[in-house]
Formats: sequence, C-alpha cells, structure tokens
Amino acid sequence: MVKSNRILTVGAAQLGPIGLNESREAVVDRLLALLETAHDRGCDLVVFPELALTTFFPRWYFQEQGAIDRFFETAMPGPDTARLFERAAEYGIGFCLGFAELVQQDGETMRYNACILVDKEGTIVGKYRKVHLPGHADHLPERKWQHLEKAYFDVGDLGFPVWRTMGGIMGMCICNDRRWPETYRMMGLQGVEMIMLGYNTPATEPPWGFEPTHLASLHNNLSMQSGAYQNATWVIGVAKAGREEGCDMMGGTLIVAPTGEIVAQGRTLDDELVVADCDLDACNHYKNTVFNFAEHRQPDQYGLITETAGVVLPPE
Ligand code: ING
Repeated sequence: MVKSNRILTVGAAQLGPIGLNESREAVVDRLLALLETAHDRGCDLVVFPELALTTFFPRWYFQEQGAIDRFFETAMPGPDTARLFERAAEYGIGFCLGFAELVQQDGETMRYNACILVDKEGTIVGKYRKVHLPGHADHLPERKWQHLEKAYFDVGDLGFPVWRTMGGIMGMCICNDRRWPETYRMMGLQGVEMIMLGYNTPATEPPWGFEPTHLASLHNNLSMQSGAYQNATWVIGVAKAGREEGCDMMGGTLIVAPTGEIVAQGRTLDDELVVADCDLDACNHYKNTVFNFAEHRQPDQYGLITETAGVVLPPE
C-alpha cells in the first residue's frame, strides 16, 4: 500500500479546570506548556477546548454586562494571546483555539462562542461561531448551576464552513454542536476530512435534570464516533475537564478515525496532551464507497419529511 504523505500528527490539548479569576497570562502559560509537549511529540496541529482562555462563565448569572464582557476577547491575537501565535509559528504547529469573541458588526456589539484555525505560519485561516447554544436564556435561581449561553452569546452566523489547509479539508464546531447530526453532515457535504471541536460539559446535572452519569460518556463518544463514521472524517474532541469552581466537568477527550474507531483517549481530568497520527487518506475509502454521497444520497427524497413530520396523514 502506498504510504500516505497526508498524515497529520495531532495533539488534543485537554485542559483541566480554569478558575473564575485565573488570569489570561496564567492560562496562556498552560496552553504554551501543552504546545511545548506537542512540539516534543512532533505534532503538526494542536486542538484546544471550547472557551480555552477562561472558566466556563455561562454557569453563573451575572447582571452587569461588564462582569460578563471581561471573559471576552476583543482582538485575536490580542495582547494576551500573541505569544501563543508566535510560539506556535516558531514550532511550525497549527492550532485550533476556542474563545469568547466580542465584535462590532454593523454598528452593533455581537458576542460569540467562537474558535479559530491557525496554520503553521501563525495565520488565522478559519473562524467558526457556535450555532447550537444549549441551556436557557433566563436566570433560573433554583438551579445549582446556570447554563446561560443563550443569554451571553449570539447564535453563530458563519454556518459550518470548511477550509483547505494543512494538506486536507478541515472543519470546526463547538461543544453542543457535536450532538447534532446536521453539524457533521453540513461539513461532510463539503468533503471534510478532519473536524476539530472543544467542549465544556458538566459530568452530571445536564440542563434538563438528573441523568445516570454513565450516559455522559456514552453520548459524548456516540455523538463523535457516529459523526466521524457517517461523514468519513476524523473527529478530534477536546475537553475542558475536572472540578471547575466546584462544578465537575467531564473529560473524555477523543481522537476518532473515519471508521468511527476511537484511536486515542484522554485518561485524566487535567491538562493532558492526547496524540495520534491521523492519516487524512483514511477518509478516502468510505468517501468512495459506503458514503459516496453522489452515488447513494437522494436529497430530493429528504425534503418530504418536513411536510409530514408530526402530522397524521389522511387515510389513502
Ligand atoms: N455544554 C454541554 C454540551 O452540549 C449539555 C451542554 C450537557 C448538553 C449535557 C446536553 C447534556 O456538551 C456545552 N457547553 O454545550
């Protein structure tokens, strides 16, 4: 078999807890330490979690907009993150970074749960803004933890783009996006070969109430393994893990092959680099056979479902 030269050595850079008042400088120091380990391990690409610069602040209700906005970046790279870009470019390592983005759009201040893809030269080649915002929009004082992403972020307005870079077709999504099949399929229809995503997921107490704890891992793995297999793509899922301000966040950092197999997994709830060689050509088999969309999909039949969903059809 011809040896593929499209092998990316990927480092899934899981983060342990980030404190409510932990400085950007202290957090970037941790990102740089993971980046150094990735350099030592020969990585081409490093994937950091969702909101990798701050604690998961939607778990609290803040009344003052200023108290919320202190978790946002108004420039990327900015004064706190420039050294991450510089060091990565020195190492020749690309990276994906999740952060809270505050931006002016048509004279209006918009706030997104965002992530960027930076190439080996330190250039931002892509940006994604989280589309599926889970939780609730209003303060629910009876809850142990809030989940106020709908209050703190606008719905992402960039769709699900993919970018030809790092020798392949790369895509991104964020956290709750990974639970929705549309997320993977929108990129699958564009030929994606690697989807990078970060997440901050409470290990218990999902937004709607109690669930047996083993299901958190099942649903995490199921979502990413099926997304990978059904769209013949690699999926890199990276946790912010551990007991963050008293809230237990699940780990479960995963690297999933286009076969749907888990090829590497995190073992801790701390800062941990999970590394695997990802051959982008491993996507070709399924894209050319089982999931050859051109050959097998019938889009003109899919539209019919929306007309009948939930409607009792009249007798023939
Ligand atoms: N967190 C969670 C996630 O989708 C959640 C919210 C937890 C949804 C548990 C369902 C079950 O992983 C974020 N930040 O989206």
